[in-house]
Amino acid sequence: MVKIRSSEITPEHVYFSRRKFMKGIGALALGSVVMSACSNQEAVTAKETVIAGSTTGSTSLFEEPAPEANPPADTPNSYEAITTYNNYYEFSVMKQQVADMAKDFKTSPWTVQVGGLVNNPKTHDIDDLVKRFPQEERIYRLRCVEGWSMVIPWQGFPLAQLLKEVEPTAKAKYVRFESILAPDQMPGQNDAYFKWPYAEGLRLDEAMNDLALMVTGLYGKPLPPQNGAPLRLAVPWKYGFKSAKAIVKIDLVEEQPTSLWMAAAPDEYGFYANVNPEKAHPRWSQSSERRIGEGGRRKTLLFNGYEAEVAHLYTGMDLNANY
Ligand SMILES: Nc1nc2c(c(=O)[nH]1)N[C@H]1C(S)=C(S)[C@@H](COP(=O)(O)O)O[C@H]1N2
Ligand SMILES: [Mo]
Repeated sequence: MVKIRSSEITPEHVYFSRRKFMKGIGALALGSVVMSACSNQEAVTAKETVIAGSTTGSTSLFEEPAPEANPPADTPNSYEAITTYNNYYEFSVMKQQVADMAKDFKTSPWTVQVGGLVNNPKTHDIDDLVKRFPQEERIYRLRCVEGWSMVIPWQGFPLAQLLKEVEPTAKAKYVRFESILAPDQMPGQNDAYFKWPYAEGLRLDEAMNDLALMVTGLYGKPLPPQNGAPLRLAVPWKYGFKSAKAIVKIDLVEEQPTSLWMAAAPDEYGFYANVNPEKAHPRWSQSSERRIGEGGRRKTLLFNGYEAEVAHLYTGMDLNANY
């Protein structure tokens, strides 16, 4: 049996095999198939391709090459790579199509409401927000749950600043982030499989950690629509899907929020989603990753390499149970 390297599977293969698969098995299975394509164009789709071609569905049909022992230092990915390889399901599940489909997305006017269990709720106009909070550059690794990664020079300001200003009450335990609902502009939102709008959440102490960044720019330029303009999160120690794009609402809440991905596939995507090489996704290993722009694979690091900054948040917690 020919071994298929996951990195050789192009989104086009995935797409067309998925169409075939869907036709073959009928509408009932649509949900799970859409979902498979969603979060695993890297590895699992190799398996899907095989299933679609009606060979066996064994999981060991493809093998990931061993990670390099001494990977090169982290260097930022090119502007080109960062802005043309995007996950943004509101527009498309095809990463290379997102930039084009999002190019006319209206990011102005834009307001962001910060409220819920707070003493001092605020509604911000995005332009005021950018002026009021000093913008800093942060170069972060981004590790997608699908098994690829990038290094991205963001601009933004710590989420903690926004949260302190609204004065969370003692009851506030979590922060819930909501992305825009605009099905007229976002064709993916007409896919009823997902519960739109995109939502994410953090524990309040995670949200207050200095690494958690509200992002407004990239490579010294305003954030392009495909990367989540005008305002998105960057939570670099968690899988990329925690970093919600196009945020319009931030609520302090008492109960753990249910994210779009938790609602779609609770046994695959938990609330915490900390990068953890030891905890495999139910359908693929998370022990290594493909850095976009590199040939080989890298070892995936606990908390995506930000252990010194965030490990204390999880003292005494079973990271495999709280995935
Ligand atoms: N609203 C919204 N936010 C989102 C997503 C999405 O589909 N919709 N995809 C997530 C995923 S899976 C990843 S890996 C990152 C990708 O960010 P990038 O395209 O800027 O690299 O955005 C995250 N934020
Ligand atoms: Mo992702």
